[in-house]
Amino acid sequence: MSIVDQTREGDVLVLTINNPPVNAFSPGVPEGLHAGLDAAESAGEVRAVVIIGGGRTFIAGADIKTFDLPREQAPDLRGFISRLDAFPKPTVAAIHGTALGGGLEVALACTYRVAVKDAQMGLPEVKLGVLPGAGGTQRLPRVVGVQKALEMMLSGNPIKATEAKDLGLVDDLVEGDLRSGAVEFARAHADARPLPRVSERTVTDAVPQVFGAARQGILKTHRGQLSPSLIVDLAEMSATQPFAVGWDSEARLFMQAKDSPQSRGLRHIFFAEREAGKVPGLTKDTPTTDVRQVGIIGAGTMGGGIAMNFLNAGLPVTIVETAQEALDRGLSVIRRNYENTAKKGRLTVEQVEQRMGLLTPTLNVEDLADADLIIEAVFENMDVKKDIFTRLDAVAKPGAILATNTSTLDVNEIASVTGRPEQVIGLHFFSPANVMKLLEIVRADKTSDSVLATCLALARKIKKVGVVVGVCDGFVGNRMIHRYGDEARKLVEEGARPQDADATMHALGLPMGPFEMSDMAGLDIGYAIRAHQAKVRGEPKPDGWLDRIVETGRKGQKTGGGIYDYDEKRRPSPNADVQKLIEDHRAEKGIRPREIGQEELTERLVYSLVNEGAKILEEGIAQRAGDIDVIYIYGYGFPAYRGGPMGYADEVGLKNVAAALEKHGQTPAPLLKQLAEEGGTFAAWDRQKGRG
Ligand code: 3H9
Repeated sequence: MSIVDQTREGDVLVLTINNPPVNAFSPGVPEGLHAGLDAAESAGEVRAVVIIGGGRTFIAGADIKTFDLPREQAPDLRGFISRLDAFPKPTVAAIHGTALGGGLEVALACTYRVAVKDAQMGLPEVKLGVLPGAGGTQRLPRVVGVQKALEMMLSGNPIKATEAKDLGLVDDLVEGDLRSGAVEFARAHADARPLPRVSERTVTDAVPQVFGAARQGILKTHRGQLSPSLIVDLAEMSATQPFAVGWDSEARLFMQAKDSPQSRGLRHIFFAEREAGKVPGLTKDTPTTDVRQVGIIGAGTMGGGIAMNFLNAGLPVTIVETAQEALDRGLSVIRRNYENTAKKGRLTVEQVEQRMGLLTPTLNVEDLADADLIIEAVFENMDVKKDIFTRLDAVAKPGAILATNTSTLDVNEIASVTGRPEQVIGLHFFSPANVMKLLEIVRADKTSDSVLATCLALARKIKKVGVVVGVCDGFVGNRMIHRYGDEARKLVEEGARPQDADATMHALGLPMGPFEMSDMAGLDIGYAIRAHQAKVRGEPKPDGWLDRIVETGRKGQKTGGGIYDYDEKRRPSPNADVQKLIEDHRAEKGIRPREIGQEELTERLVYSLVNEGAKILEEGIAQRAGDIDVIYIYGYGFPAYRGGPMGYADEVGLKNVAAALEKHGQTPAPLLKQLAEEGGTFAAWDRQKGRG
């Protein structure tokens, strides 16, 4: 089998691409396809050509791994597409799986497109910070109309073949065997002349308002990003300029987008997300348990949210509370959440009932005897958790996985009270647990490989991004966020206003800054953590400006105000009493406030995350810098186009990061210092460890 097989089916030549896993347009593919077209051109008896993908899919796009190759070494997708467009015999793209990006662009340059019903097609380049660069911005609007094309290119989401057929993007849906159906179609259209070429069509639905509206829209959906606005420019060109002009501009703008830090960041995240599921030592042969029945202890906000994940995936859940009232309240919150989703049209009434029907409420822990996985989601108190795990050890069946949703506590200590520590693991969901995509999977010292592999598979099943982390206070996400919070409070103490720190993080693309986030989470949580840490260290009760705010009863959004006041739409505004309290605190400590500029705010806030991240890496709490980035994107809203905090630091240059930390009086972590001195990056460190 070669990378592109040529097979004759009578008067039709079938070119099959064999480039697993997803038939990306890698080096070798264009050469193979050109050879196929050469053969079709020279053999007089060949009347048409079919291009099809071997294995699970049509072409899933350009090979993203080749984006950083010098131009002359990168596979020439545009060159192949130009030839295809001008090819004198009919060509048919036979689509199954996904035709994405360059894959759909190849299909669009064919004379015809046929597909199986469950195929999907789209132009997802925007998700990689680039734009369709091989004719997609010019051809798709000519086929489906510029409005639909804009929707597809700006969302990056694929459409189903059935919709594509309605839109005219697919000429025929094939029932049964795709290859034979495509050959038959090609034969039936072999003599049609002139050949219909998409590049010769015109856009028919363009009105100037479309582009204005699209430009307005991306300010909300893609704030601060480059490629969406280039996509709109090119879509406008498809409607107003000859094909050749749009085609040339597209090449230039594609390179501009591809070479941007935003695209590097998004591509880094694309691969980091896929790496995150891989754990050295775990293989496809690592045995896993089939989780068919889930138990949850605690029907509060977390427990209820966690339960919804499993109900959504069709898994029965038994939920345990200590009092009927709490149980009823928990259930009614879950029901209300589902009903709200139904009101928005995203669930049917039957689906709501179906999901609620999978949920069994109980006051009796013994009802968890049949559960394959039990997740404890009660409040953060070691004694309470130990008590629960002692009882679970007595109740749970052999082989059941016992998980804690703790966000800070020592999972080893929790596991130690059971007679089966190898079955104990941390599953740290982020709030709201039915919405946030991140799941920190906390591997304790004795957690077995099988339990870990089962939880990774389960994360995929419930559509979470599972990232494996080790045991330490706060694991990866919260341990870093605590350092960031410390730095934010220090900045205010030195003279910044809370709103300056928050605005700085908005400018970076985060939806919330440190203080808005604290107000949302509840200021009493941080207060309790600081008090606990001080107690552990034998220090007096903390008395920072934020502690004083909490002591006035302002605990954040839940009490109507914290660092900020909030209106009915939860929009924050500064509070004069808070400002006064901060000023009094500074005066008491003899601090003369100074102006702190945006650069210092950005450096101190972001690099506090990076520096703690470097320590976490050295300690092996995270396997890879890329894992930390994935955690920050899916758990804390760090913009993917910045590459996550560690990817961002790589982009800035670790030498600059270390120097800035020192300038601001902080000590760079040894790993950061070492990489800075060597001129290294976290990404290269990941690769060197064989993990990236
Ligand atoms: C483009 O086309 C630009 C052009 O317009 C212009 C050029 C001039 N390249 O996701 P999975 C790997 S931009 C290289 O786990 P799934 C992936 O890393 C491109 N590798 O499977 C993973 O590797 P590993 C536009 C790729 O079934 C393996 O394949 N296209 C590519 O859940 C399996 O992936 C896209 O953006 C690629 N293009 O999902 C499509 N794609 O096994 C991006 C995948 O070593 N890809 N890999 O970890 C996807 O959306 C999903 O991978 C797909 C399969 C839906 C295809």
